Amino acid sequence: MTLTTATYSAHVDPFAREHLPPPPEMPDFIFTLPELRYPERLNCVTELLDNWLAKGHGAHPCFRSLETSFSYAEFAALVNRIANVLVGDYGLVPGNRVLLRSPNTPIMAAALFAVMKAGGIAVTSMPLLRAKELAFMSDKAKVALALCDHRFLEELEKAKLAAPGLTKIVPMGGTSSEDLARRSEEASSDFAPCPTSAEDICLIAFTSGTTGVPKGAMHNHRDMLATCDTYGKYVLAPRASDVFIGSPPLAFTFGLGGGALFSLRVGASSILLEQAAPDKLIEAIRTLRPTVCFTAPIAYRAMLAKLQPGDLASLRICVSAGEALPQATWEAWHKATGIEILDGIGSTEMLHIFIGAPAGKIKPGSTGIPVPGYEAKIVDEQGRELPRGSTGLLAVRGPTGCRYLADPRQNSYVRNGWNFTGDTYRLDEDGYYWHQARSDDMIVSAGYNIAGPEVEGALLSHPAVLECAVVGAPDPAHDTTIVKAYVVARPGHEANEPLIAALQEHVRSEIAPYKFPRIITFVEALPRTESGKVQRFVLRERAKAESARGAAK
Ligand code: 3UK
Repeated sequence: MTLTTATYSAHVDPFAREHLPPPPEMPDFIFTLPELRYPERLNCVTELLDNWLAKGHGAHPCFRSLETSFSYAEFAALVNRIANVLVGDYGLVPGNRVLLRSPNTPIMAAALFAVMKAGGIAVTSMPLLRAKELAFMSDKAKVALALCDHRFLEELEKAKLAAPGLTKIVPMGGTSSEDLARRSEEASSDFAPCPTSAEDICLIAFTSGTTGVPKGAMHNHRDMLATCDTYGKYVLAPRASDVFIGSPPLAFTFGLGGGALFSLRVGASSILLEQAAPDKLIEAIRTLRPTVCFTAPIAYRAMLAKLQPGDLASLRICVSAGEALPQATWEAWHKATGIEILDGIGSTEMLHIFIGAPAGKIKPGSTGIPVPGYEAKIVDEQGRELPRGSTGLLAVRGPTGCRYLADPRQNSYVRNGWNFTGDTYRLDEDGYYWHQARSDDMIVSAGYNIAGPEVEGALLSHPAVLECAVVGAPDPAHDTTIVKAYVVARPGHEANEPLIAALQEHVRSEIAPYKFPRIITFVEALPRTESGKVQRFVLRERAKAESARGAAK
């Protein structure tokens, strides 16, 4: 492979550079906003952290957990100590990949920024991943060194057996003599940032891999700032006095932005919760009084069911992403808290949110408008742009974009410089984007295209429905696909035949009657990924098996 331009890089280990997609498969990067004109040499940790000390902001809170808290000065010193250990004890050189495995803790955040400050590449992994997935990621990203929360070592030790390149696992957050904390206590709190290029890769985030093997999305130092200076600045618009909280893992880029990048960019602080199930999140909000909350639609619904008056009085901004936020959830949250949730679509490939309306410009039920700095369009299968009012495939471009680590699927995500997220959207007359479905989740029933989420939205507006997912199920008798809903009934409502009939009737009165779910099956819970997304493919498989059983009867 030949590199077209001999640009500057601080990476001694050229792995990431050598495994970028070939230039014709790269997305277009657009930097029209003046704040996106970054210098050629840029280490994002200098901008996000160290500069605050120079500005006299060192005593301001930076990160806290339920047990610990760090000011900017304390956190920056911890980052430096860890960076010294990585370089001095473990021989990290710029461009090396370091796997991180931990629930959200200030130590995990410090380790992440230490890797980046030293010019390394953080390979973030969600704590629930198993040995097989960890081995795959370690091997794909050619990771030699891993930093792992001391309580989560077991799966990683197993992964090590299957990933021969992974030679060193360092525990963190514990008290053993090997622990990163012990070692860093002895290290210097000064560390000069690696003079990385703005384009040196600093993060490899693996997609959740609901379909096929996970893809490693690579992002550089510039990307870390670009998301803050677009979505952060123009949609979220936080202040230094804000306190962030949320549930997504830092290993999920939704959580990286909401749990760390956006708060650091403006000198605010962030609460990192190891456990952020809805009741824990409510409790933490009630007691620690944060102002900005990041979580997924399911968590907003679950919290609604448990809220006591005044619990969330401290919040002023709520962000939802990961899945479409149904209008019913938006309205119910607004009614209960007075807060207008900011829905936004982001992806691991784009790093963070690229469509989402700011407060005051929201159309409930719609994802919103392109974030300043990004362009979006709706196209047909041939890539031709469709006019407002149409439904088609979503294509976007902006300062961030998809760069898969050595993956042939690059040319299906990126076509002609545009990023195709795999979502079907409707663009309304006012320029607002309405999510219809993941394109492969569209149900084609008797010649009609039915978007599962629309049916879900209608079901969710019924008081007996807590959660639901709608998929296509084969109907062998009529050689077509029918709409099938899996429903979690709200406590106090009996899951029985009369309820099925009532729900069907409700959907028929809310949306076009042909979309109503012909079959409704009650379940205890929906299958979900660790990032909170419904695994529709699991339900499709289940529906297929259930149809086959039904036909055999
Ligand atoms: C879906 C949404 C409707 C959509 C993510 C914010 O979810 C994130 O990244 P993933 O790579 O998944 C991307 C896909 O998820 N999706 C996300 N948000 C919405 N669908 N409305 C939404 N608001 O299919 C998209 O293509 O896991 C979200 C920030 C960073 C992220 N990584």
